[in-house]
Amino acid sequence: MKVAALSGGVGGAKLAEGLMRTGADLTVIANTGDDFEHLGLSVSPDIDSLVYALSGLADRERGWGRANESWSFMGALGALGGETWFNLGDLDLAMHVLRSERLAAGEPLSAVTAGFLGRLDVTARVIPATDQRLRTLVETESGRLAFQHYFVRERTAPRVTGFAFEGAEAARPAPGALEALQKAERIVICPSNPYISIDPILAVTGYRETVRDAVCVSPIIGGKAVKGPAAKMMSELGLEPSSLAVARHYRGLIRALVIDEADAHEAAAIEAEGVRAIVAPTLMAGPEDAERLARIVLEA
Ligand code: FO1
Repeated sequence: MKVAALSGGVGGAKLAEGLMRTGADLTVIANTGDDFEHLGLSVSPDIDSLVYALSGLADRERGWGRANESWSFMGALGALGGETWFNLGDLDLAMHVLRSERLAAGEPLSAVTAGFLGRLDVTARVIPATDQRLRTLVETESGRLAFQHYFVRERTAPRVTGFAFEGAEAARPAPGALEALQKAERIVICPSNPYISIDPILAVTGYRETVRDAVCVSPIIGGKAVKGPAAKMMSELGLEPSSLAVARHYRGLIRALVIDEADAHEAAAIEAEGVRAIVAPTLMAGPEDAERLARIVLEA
């Protein structure tokens, strides 16, 4: 089955691995709003999480970066007075150094990413939302913050008031992304943060018009985000953290929402929004769980 998925990092990457394990012909469109330049390097965290998950190199516990990582570089960097709030592991560093070199030589991010997947024998495709610059800015009560400054440096502590996606208007979908959505027999919205992982993709002209009848997996379980600040953000934006709020957020884009058994009581309210509610265990403790959930999504 031809499947196209929209995804951020961590939770989205877990489902992407599950979808790949089903044998689906998978294209993942990755959020690039988290990308930034750090220590002179081009870092694309959500692409990295997807590439590592699909190639079996991911650190499942941490949710980002590589397994069996070491941190000598960070120690040496700190000793010289470098910024240490963003952790680049010794193995992970190879990805950022090579990506930076290739981007500087004029290669588009989509080609760089495809090159990495090829080298790692991954047959699924990961296409950046755009090859142009896209940057999520988080509006907070303490001012506007670049995404990684909000997320990692400030540990998501500032109260959020809104978001801006710098560059979205001028950006175009990367080659193959819209075609993958048009040809897909199933479009999936991964259990990623709707505001900071999926909305930046949808902000690029062409995606919102092309995504239709998608099946989404809710990132909220029992009023809490499985990982990350989604529930906290919802509260700060004046929304009740729930799968119902997720269904409303994606109105017009999804026809089904997979919600956790803990949230079965929300099913009727979700269906009243015109979205089919599918109740299933949505926590992915390992690749087997992810594959089981992926099969539910594909059968929906
Ligand atoms: N997340 C953290 O919470 N702390 C880090 O130091 C950190 C480093 C990092 C390095 C490379 C990479 O690809 C991702 C990294 N992440 C880190 C994860 C990332 O910043 C976020 O999880 C995503 O941007 C949110 O989707």
